[in-house]
Amino acid sequence: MTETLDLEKLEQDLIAQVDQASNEQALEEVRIGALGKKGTISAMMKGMGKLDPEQRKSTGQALNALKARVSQAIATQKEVLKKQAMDLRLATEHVDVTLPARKRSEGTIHPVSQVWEEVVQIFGDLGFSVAEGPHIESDWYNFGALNIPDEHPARQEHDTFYFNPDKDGSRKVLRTHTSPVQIRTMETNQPPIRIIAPGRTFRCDSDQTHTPMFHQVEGLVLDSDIHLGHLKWTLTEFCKAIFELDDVKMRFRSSHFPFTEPSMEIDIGCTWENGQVKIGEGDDWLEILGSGMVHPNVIRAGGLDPDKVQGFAFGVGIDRIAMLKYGIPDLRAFFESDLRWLRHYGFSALNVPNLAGGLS
Ligand code: 2NM
Repeated sequence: MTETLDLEKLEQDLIAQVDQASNEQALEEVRIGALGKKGTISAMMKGMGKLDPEQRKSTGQALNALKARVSQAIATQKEVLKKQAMDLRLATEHVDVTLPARKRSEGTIHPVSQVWEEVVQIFGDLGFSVAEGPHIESDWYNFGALNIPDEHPARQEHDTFYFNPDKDGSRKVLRTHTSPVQIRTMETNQPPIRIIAPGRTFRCDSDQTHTPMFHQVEGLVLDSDIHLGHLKWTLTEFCKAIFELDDVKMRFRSSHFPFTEPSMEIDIGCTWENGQVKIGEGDDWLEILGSGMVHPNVIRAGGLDPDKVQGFAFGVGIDRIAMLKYGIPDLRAFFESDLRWLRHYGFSALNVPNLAGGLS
C-alpha cells in the first residue's frame, strides 16, 4: 500500500516537474533525474532485486507503467516547447520582404571611366586587346623610340614632367602619351598586332582646356599588309560607335607627327545649337583623333623590320570625348572630386557599357 502511494506521489511529482520545465534544457534535466542511469525510477528498478518474486512482479509492472507515462509526458512537453521556441523565432526573426532590398549605392562611375570602358568595348569588338605600361618612363620609350630626337621641338611642345637625374645622368619622365606602351608591345609580340593602350598621361600644362594629368587611348595595328584604307575604316567605325551614330561626317586632314608618316588629324562634322555642340553633321568641324602610318624608324625601334611590317597608329583624348559626348563644359571640374558634380555627371555602376546595349 505504502509502495503504491509512493509511486503515485512520485508520478505526480515528476509530471509536475515535466509541466514546469520551461525550455528543452530544463526538460532534459527532469528526464535525466527520473529516467537517467542514476534517476529515481532507474534506482527503484535496480532496488527490485531485493524483493520477493511476487512483489517484484507487481512492482516491476507498476514501475514500467510509470516509466512509460513519464516518458510520454516528457515527449509531449518536448513537442510543446519546440513549438514555443519556433513560434518565438518566427515572431522575432521575421523578414519584411516588402522593404527595399538595399539602399541605392551613393557612388557613381566617373565619365572618364565610362568613356574608357566604352572605348575598350568598341575596339574589343574590332579584335583589339588592351595593353598597359608604366606611368614613369625612360627618355627612350617616351621620345627616342618614337622618332623624337633630343633637339626635336616636340619635346618642348609636350611640356614634359622630368624627374631628377639618375646616377648615370639620365632623367626619367612622366609619360606624355601612351605610345611607350606600343613600343613595349612591339618588343614582346610578333605581328599581327592589334592593341589599344588606354591610360593616364601627363603634361605640365593647366588652363581651361588642359589638365596636367589627362587620359588617352592610343592604338596600334601592325601586319605585313596594313594600309591607309584599314586606318580610315577602323577609325570611321570607332567614331560611329563612340558617338552612337549610324553615320558621321568625317575629314582626314593632313598633319605631322614625328612617329607617323603620313600623318592625319581626323575631324568630325558638327553644328553648334545655342552653346551646345551637336556631333555627326553640320558645317563645323571638331578635331577628334590623331593618326598615321607608323614611321619606319618607330617600327625599327620596336625591334621589328619595317620592310616586312607596317601599320597604323592613332591617339584620342578620353577626357575630351567625355566632354563632347556628355555635354560637360569645364575640363578642370573632372578632377576636383566635387560630390555634386560626380552625382550629376556620374553613371550607375550597374550600367556597364556594352555594344549590344548601345554603350551609354
Ligand atoms: C597619336 C597620333 C598619331 C601613335 C603612334 C604610335 C606608335 F607608337 F605606334 F608609333 N602610337 N600612337 C600616334 C600616332 C598617336 O596621338 C595623337
